[in-house]
Amino acid sequence: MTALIITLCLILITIVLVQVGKVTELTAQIKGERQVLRDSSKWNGLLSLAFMVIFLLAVMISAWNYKNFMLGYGPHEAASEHGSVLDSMFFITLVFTGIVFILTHIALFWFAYKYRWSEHRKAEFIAHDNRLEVLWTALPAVVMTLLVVRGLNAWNTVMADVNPDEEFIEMEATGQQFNWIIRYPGPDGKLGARNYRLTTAGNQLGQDFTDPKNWDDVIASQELYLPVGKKVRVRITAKDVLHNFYLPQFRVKMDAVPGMPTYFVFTPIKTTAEYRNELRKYPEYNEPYDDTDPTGPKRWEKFEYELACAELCGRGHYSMKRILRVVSREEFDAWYKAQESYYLTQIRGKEDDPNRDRVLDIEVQQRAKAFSESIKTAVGSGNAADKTLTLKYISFETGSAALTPNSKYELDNLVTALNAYPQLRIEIAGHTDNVGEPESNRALSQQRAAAVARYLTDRGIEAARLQVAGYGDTKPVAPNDSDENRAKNRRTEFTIL
Ligand SMILES: [Cu+2]
Repeated sequence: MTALIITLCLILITIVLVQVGKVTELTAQIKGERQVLRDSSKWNGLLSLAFMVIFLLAVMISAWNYKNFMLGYGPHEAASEHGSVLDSMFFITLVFTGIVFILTHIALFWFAYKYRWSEHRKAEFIAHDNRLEVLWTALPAVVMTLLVVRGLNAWNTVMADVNPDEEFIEMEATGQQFNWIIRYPGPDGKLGARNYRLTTAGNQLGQDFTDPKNWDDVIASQELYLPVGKKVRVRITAKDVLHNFYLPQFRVKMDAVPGMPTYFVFTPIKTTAEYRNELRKYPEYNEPYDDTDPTGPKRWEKFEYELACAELCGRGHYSMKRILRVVSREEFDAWYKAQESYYLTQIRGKEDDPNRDRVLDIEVQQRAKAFSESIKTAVGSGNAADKTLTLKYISFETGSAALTPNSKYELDNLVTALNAYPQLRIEIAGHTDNVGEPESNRALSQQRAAAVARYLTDRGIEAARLQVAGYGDTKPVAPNDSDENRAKNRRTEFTIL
């Protein structure tokens, strides 16, 4: 039906045009060719002027109408320190090109009107004019120089790296099909080394876990957090194809290139909450976030900064989106503290762990802290069951009472505790599972408990404060029905007397 109507319209328009042509020819014959030419030139000139006015008005009205979509204006103000520098460059370029745009259009249509055909006028041919040449070469050259100098200046500011003595947060973004792996350094503030040859399913970044700097590194699982007002240096890399690290509100955009790390330094200056509050002023952000739920939250309330990939990197490209929350320093610190080291939670003690035979400094500290806390609880408790503690991290050579070298850390914690509570007396008790002869089990557990006591007396603890007992398999904490439970039963405990 539509096709039919369109065809009919086209036919009608053709007929009208043909008829107009005929009428013009007839008038020309009646009035004379010259007069018709004079009239139509005048009309064309006037229509040109009318077109110019309408066109320029429409341009200005639409620019005013869509001003809130412009970078650096209204709801699109930059949320980073350098952002306003970039925005002002866009703005200055817009002002210059805008002036040229309006002037050339006025000139174009004004000349079309003024120099319309007239029998009293002849065209003048200019082969060359030095003044004009100079004018239209020099003027753009001066303007371009101004823009380029300012641009270079802005480029140097925006792309400057951090000074080594400056305070900043380092963060690493690795793009892969199709997500970002974001790594933060742990409390040491330094990111650990990477080696692509070490990449496995469990170690996606190829972190080199023999490098202690890697032990506390955090891989952010969900939202990313950054503190307001602090410099951030993002290391940007990719694992497979080109990606692009893009934080639109912060005017941060940098290619992520496989094999060639890049970086970007920026300072967020508005928290997510502050940015939301600014958006609140604009009617378009007071529309409901979800069209099907008109009473639900407004668009400004649901606003989030987002990290996107700005390189069409494959089918799942759209899914490379992460929410970034900019918060106060206190909130950031709280979030950062709650993050767990990827190495300690995912790798430690497993196949990929190159440090399986060592106790790490970080673990020594953590265990010492936990030990002193549990001693404090045990000493303060009136409950007999709370007075018995298991020495979780000591072990013996198989079938012998010789302590393994790594046992010393926990035993040293015990020495510290006994020195801190000089009135404390303890019983050290060895236990085994039910594998083997009960008599030899009892003897071995007795010897093991004695080995622990010897370690303590060697370090200056009075022997009178220590009792030693070997219970063999007589006091299991779990039924001896599985490897796991038997392991629980093979233990060394101490009881505060
Ligand atoms: Cu991508």
